[in-house]
Amino acid sequence: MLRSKVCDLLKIEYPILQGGMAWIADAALASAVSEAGGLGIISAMGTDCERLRSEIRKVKTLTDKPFGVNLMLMSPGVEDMAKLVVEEGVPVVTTGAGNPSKYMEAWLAAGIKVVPVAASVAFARLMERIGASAVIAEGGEAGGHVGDTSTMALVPQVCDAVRIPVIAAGGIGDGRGLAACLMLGASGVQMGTRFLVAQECGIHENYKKKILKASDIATLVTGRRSGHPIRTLKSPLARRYAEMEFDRSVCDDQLSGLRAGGLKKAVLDGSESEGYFMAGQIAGMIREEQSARDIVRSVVSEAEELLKRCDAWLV
Ligand code: TUI
Repeated sequence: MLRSKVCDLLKIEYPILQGGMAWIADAALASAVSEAGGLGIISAMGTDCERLRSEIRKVKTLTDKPFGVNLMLMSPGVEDMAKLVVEEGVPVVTTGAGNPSKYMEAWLAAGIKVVPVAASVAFARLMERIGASAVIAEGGEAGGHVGDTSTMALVPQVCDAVRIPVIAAGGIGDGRGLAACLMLGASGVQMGTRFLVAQECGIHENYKKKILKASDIATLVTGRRSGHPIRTLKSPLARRYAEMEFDRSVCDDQLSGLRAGGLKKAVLDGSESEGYFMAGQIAGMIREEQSARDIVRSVVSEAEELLKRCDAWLV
């Protein structure tokens, strides 16, 4: 049976976290993943306090297993949401795209397990120092807001640098990825893109179809010039953005206007012309819509089979 210290820490059956995807990861998806034995995570981004509170309460009615809330630290209203997770007794908080230091005291006092995303060794070290329970080392293969270093290079370096458990993210879509990350020293994985096509994931049908049709070279990163690099599926809009950001005569406001609200338009409307379809590089591996339970179970059983046969490499 596949278990790791992340299972004991987060009180989950399998060392699989579902990415707290902005505008996407709601109570329906999070509760399905938690029920399946992973850690389901609700995204606070794309909600307001009232909505977040009701999503948290909804998860609690759908499962009695642990779950988490992801706070995207650049998002508006994050300070109030940081208080809300304490009020609502959320067991695990993951953070992304910034530094959660100013919230740590309150979260730790409330007994919340804080698991920040780090895209570098220095940041992972800092997170350990301020009391994080574990750290998610997310490589640039991930969808959405990304760092520069790849998962293959980042994970072992973070594992060498910290003593808290490391959860690998970015570019993991099946049991091979999970087994490989355990070999790199991680104690678990976080997957986002694979859960985009979960039956319980409520994104627009067009978004799911695009993921199912994607190839290995279907994504690109735009927004490096703005300091907010985002990996999305290639589209006419994403390509136009990419061309414009290399054109010095285009001002920053024009660029941000092009991308504004693009994720929401992808998630809710599946808009071909205005949608920004965030996805990781493993989109090309995903071939079918499945229940969250089947996703979790098949990733775990594939990893178990591979790990059982590990000594076949030794002659
Ligand atoms: O946060 C993510 N991925 C996201 S957030 C998001 S929402 C969005 N919507 C529209 C425009 C922009 C964003 C979509 N995808 N992943 C976690 C993550 N965190 N990846 C990288 C980082 C990160 C990067 C730098 C964490 C910390 C950091 O350094 C902070 C510091 O202060 O040095």
